[in-house]
Amino acid sequence: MYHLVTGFYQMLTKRDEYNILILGLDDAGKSTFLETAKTKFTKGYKGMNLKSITSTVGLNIGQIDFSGLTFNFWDLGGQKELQSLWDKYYDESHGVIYVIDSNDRERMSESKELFDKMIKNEFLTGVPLLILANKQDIIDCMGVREIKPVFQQHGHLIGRRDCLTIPTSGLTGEGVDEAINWLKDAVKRNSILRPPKIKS
Ligand SMILES: Nc1nc2c(ncn2[C@@H]2O[C@H](COP(=O)(O)OP(=O)(O)OP(=O)(O)O)[C@@H](O)[C@H]2O)c(=O)[nH]1
Ligand SMILES: [Mg+2]
Repeated sequence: MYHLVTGFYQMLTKRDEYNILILGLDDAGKSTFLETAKTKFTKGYKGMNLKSITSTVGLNIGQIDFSGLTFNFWDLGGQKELQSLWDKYYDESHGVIYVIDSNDRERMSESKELFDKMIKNEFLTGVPLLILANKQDIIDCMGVREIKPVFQQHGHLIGRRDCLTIPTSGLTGEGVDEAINWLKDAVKRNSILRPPKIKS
């Protein structure tokens, strides 16, 4: 009887857990996006002052529970000396969010080089990829129509994984719901190749 009750309890409370990497150059808006996502998807969480977020040194962890699953976010620092740490997380990730500062034309090619290096990595083969054309609240920034062809240029590297580019603003919240919901569907579709961890 005990086993029946605990089994039933575990069945009710267990959740699929997915690890989501947030990558991109420093200043792209990764931590701001994560904080806004946490605020939107966590009941009762008021969130911190977005303007008080400072550059990430190492790893910033975040979690949201929604739609019967858990997302564990690994928001990595984007500064040059921290980029070499990214690939340590690849084989345990179920999805990648790559954040671009759409207003930083000067560093667009630097971001693209980093992006290409990341998608070439064999430990990310097949892992769903969400590209955020972020900071869309800034007038005169590059739009998705300009950014998408640049980043999705090497179709063979992106391969058959799910991939989407969308406009976002971590500051205003534009595109954040769409981003998280798309990723939820994408990691579920890919769960045969990368099964979630089961949390009880
Ligand atoms: N206008 C605008 N500014 C943003 C947006 N998102 C972030 N910022 C600003 O951009 C700067 C960097 O934001 P962060 O979220 O710390 O960037 P990050 O990618 O986490 O940077 P690292 O941790 O250094 O890798 C901050 O001044 C933010 O307020 C956005 O959507 N629009
Ligand atoms: Mg950060």
